[in-house]
Amino acid sequence: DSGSSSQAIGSTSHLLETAKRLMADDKGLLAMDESVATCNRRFAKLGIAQSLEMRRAYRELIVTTPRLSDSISGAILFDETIHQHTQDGTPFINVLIDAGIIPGIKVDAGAVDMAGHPGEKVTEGLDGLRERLEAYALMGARFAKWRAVFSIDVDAIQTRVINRVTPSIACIEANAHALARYAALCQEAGLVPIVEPEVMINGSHTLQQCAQVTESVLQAVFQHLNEQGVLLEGLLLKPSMVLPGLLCPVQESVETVADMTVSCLLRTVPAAVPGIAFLSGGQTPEMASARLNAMNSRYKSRLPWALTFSFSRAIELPALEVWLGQDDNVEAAQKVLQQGAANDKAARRGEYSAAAN
Ligand code: 5MM
Repeated sequence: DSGSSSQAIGSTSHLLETAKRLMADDKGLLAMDESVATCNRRFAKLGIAQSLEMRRAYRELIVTTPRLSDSISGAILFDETIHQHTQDGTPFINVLIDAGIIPGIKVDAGAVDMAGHPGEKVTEGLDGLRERLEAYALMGARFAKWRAVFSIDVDAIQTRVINRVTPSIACIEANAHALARYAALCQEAGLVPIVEPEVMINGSHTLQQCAQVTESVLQAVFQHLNEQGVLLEGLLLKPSMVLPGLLCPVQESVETVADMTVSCLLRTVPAAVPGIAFLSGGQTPEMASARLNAMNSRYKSRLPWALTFSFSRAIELPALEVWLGQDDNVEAAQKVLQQGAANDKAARRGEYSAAAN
C-alpha cells in the first residue's frame, strides 16, 4: 500500500522508508510533472490539441501502461494531474498506488526572472507551501519535488564582467536557500523532498565549466540543507549530469562524462543521502541511458548512494511521438514507454546496451 503507512506521518522512519522504497530494486522515477505550459508546448510541436482533456488522456496513457512498475518506483505528478481520473473514474493517484508506484508531486511554482540578474531565474512557491504539502500528503503523495535552474553564461565567465558571471553567487544562494526551506517543510509533512538543482545544458560551455558550476551549486545546496536542519537520509537529490553545453564544439565521450559526473558528486554529496536520480535535461534517450549506464558499470560498487534516473523527456517523448493524440496509438505508445523505462532500469544496473533495443 503506497498511499498509507502504519507509521506516523512526519516520523523519521516514515521518511526513511519512502526514500528506501523509491531507490529499491534498481528502479527509478518517472517525472510526469510537466506544467500546463510545458505539456502544451510538447503537444504543439507534434500537432496534438492543447486541451485539458488531451493532457488527461496523455497522463492516463502513462499511468495505465502495463508493467510500468517493473522499472518505475515513483511517479512525480503535477497539481492538475493529481486531481485527474481515468475515463472509468479512478483517480490517477489510486491507479499508481494499486500498481505499486509511489505517487509524488511537484510543488514549486516555477522559475521566474531574478531581479537585478539578467538571464537568471529563481524558483518560487514557498508561500502557503506548508498547507499545500499537508493537502497532498492527505491525498496519498509520499514525496515532493522542487526544481531550481542555473544557466552558464560562457561570455560572462570568460570576460569576468563584474556582476555578470552566471550563475551568480546571488542566484546560487537564493535558489539553494529556497530548496532547503522547501525540503525542511516537506520532511515536516512526512514527504521525502526531491531536491532538484538543474544546471542547464543550453549554451556553449565546456564539460569542465559545467563541472565547476555544478560543484559550486551542489556545495551551496548541501550547505543550506544542513543549515535548515534537513535530514540527509530522508531526501533524494535530482541533479543534472555534468555535460558540455549543446553548442560546445567538443563533446566528450560517454565514459568521460560518467567520470566527471561521478567525481563531482563524490566531492559534494554526503554519503548519508540515500539516492541520486538524474534528470535527463534535453539529452536524447539513448545518451541519457548510456551515460547513466557508464556511471553504474564503472563505479556502482564503490558509491555510497544509489545512482538512478528521474527522467521526463528521455522516457516520455518517444512515447508521445507514437501516441500523437490518437486513441488507436495508445497501446503502441505504452510499449515504447515501457521499453524506455526498462532501458533506464538496465542502465541503473550497468547493463544497458543500445544495440539490444
Ligand atoms: C528538468 O525537468 C525535470 C526532469 O525532466 P527531464 O528529464 O525532461 O529533464 C522535470 O521533472 C521538470 O521539472 C518538468 O518536466 C518540467 O516542469 P515545468 O514546471 O518546467 O513544466
